[in-house]
Amino acid sequence: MSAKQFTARAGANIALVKYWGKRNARLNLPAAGSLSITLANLETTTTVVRNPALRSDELVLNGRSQDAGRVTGVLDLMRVRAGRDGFCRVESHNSFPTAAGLASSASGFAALVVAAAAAFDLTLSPARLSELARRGSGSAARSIFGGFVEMSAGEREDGSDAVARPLLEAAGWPLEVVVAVTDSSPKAVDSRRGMNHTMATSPYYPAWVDGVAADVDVARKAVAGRDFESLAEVSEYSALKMHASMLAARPGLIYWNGATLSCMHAVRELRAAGTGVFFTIDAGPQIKAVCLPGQGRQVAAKLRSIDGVQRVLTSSLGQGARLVPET
Ligand code: 2P0
Repeated sequence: MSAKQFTARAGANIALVKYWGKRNARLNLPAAGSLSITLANLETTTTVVRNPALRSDELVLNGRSQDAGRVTGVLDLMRVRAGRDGFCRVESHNSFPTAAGLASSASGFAALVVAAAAAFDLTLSPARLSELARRGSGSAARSIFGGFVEMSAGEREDGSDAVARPLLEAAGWPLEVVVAVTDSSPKAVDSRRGMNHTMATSPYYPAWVDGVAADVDVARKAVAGRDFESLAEVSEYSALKMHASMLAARPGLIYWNGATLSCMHAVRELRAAGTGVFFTIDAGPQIKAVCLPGQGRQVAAKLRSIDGVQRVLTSSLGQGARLVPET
């Protein structure tokens, strides 16, 4: 008899006010809050099967066996919570390039905890799912929810309040997102190493952390008031400040390439000419352009025309992590 399998799906998310740095590495607690949008079209689909015959967890990502270390870390927490053992086979597919600054760990761990909760017969609130996803990857805490999401840095030592919460569902303000991929190879310095290096060596890092709460306040109000201009201003400010802290690390972290910079200028030119668009950039060379409803097509055409842009992905805002029926 084949074991019962559970499949969940989650969207990548893009932080508009960024997370960069931890206050506790073991519990993966962020040094500051963040605010994000969850995407409909950049998704991870993950199937979890408990299998008593396995001697360790197995991870297959996009058809290839991978080291399951970080997955096991989260599954161990779930096994303890459920009071059950049993290793799992985890099979995961991304609908977009992995490890290229498109937040695959966010959608990946959000889908994992939702599927694994079902596999271990655990009934968990969204906040507890968010906490578990955070243990896998800080940004994953946000992909539990759809639309606009706020992540709290929390104050408790155990991290139980370092969880995300939904601010506004996708339909409440259906912004569009255009991702310009300028390099789809895995980045040289992953986010975790990059943020640790920035914390350890950048004189700008304390200034970065100090400003985040105020930026989250501005962004939260902008979302509540559907104030695109304010959201654009604070989002570009947050992204550029985060990159400034990385650039000032020793040695400096440069995630951009020439096309990244060309896209930033193009987005600002479009905005100056009246298009509702702003950019954000994560720990990678891709540009994410966030657009007012109906303006994504024009922005996509512009970014596609820029030298060095390999391809352009477009997405609406999407829902949070959820189980999908087995076919
Ligand atoms: C963010 N990033 O807020 C920021 C902006 C990248 C730049 O969250 O160590 O993969 O697993 O907690 O979540 C990427 O970092 O890092 C990230 P870990 P994660 O989206």
